Amino acid sequence: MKKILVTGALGQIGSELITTLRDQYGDDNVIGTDIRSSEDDTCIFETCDVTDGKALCETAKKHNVDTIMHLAALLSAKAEAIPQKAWELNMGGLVNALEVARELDLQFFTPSSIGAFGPQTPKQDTPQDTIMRPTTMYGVNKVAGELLCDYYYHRFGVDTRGIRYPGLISYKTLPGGGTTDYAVEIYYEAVKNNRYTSYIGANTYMDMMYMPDALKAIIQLMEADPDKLVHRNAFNISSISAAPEDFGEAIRKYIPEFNLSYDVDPVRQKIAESWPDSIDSSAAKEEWGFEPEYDIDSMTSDMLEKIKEKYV
Ligand code: NAD
Ligand code: AKB
Repeated sequence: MKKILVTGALGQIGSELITTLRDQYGDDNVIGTDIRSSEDDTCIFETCDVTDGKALCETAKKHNVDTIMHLAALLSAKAEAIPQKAWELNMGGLVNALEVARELDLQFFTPSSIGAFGPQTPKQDTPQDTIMRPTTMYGVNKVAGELLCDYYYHRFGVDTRGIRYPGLISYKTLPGGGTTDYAVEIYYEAVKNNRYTSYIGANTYMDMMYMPDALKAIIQLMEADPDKLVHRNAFNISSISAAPEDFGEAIRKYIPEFNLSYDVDPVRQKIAESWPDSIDSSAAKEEWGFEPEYDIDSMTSDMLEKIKEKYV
């Protein structure tokens, strides 16, 4: 049985991941941590700043965990606004978490991102192994982070595993300042106001995925037979390649009067244009059986239903 410490547990991924992990491994075997304090006092939770390596190590020791899932980070748009702070958190927090894993002999997971790719990367069917020259601080952090995780595996034998997530779409917790956030906002605005003004321009394609598929992928990868893993940090995975108008079309099947307009934000648009249109997930399929369930239509139906339950 695993005992898992999750950093950044109150964020978009963490808030759902801890529930999924508790269902899978039991309430007592999941320790949520975040720099913010939690309002939910029914679960094991510790306030912990990942830039404080000693505190992180003490928390891991206190709960005798065997796995760390390190999620605390600044996302692409926020990181671009405060790049020095992003380096401090995204790299400083990561090296602290890896050191805890090395010292306590823990299995280790951290997400990378499609943001690790750059303008020189092939845009269609982006291969698992390809040119990576990102032009954002977030992307620089993610490429350096992937290399650092591989280094800890080869140099110290830490069982590090990672996924290059696309933009994640969910209804439980709002996203924390990324370029793909529009793909969540569009559903909330569709339900509340029948309209959305997109800060990402028409015909700008990026990879996306519904949260249940993203969570299932973490568990599958962490439980995969290590002998089958040719790659480790980090695997391309995607299930949807979409531009704003594709979300508009999918939403109009349920809300025919939905209106989509554009007011492009040059900063986030530039980031989006530097990322792939659609990445190739075949290494994840071959090495650990990645198999997404949701496409844009089934995701849209579920998102609209769940958001309506919240607001209508
Ligand atoms: P988020 O912004 O929603 O959550 C991050 C959490 O980290 C927040 O709860 C925040 O309070 C916490 N945090 C911030 N500073 C901290 C610190 N110093 N110590 C401890 N906690 C701190 O982010 P997310 O979307 O859940 O992303 C989690 C990870 O997944 C990140 O590495 C991100 O780059 C990666 N990722 C996310 C997406 C996505 O679409 N959500 C896509 C690709 C990769
Ligand atoms: C972002 O837009 O920053 C994230 C990501 C794809 O990494 N959603």
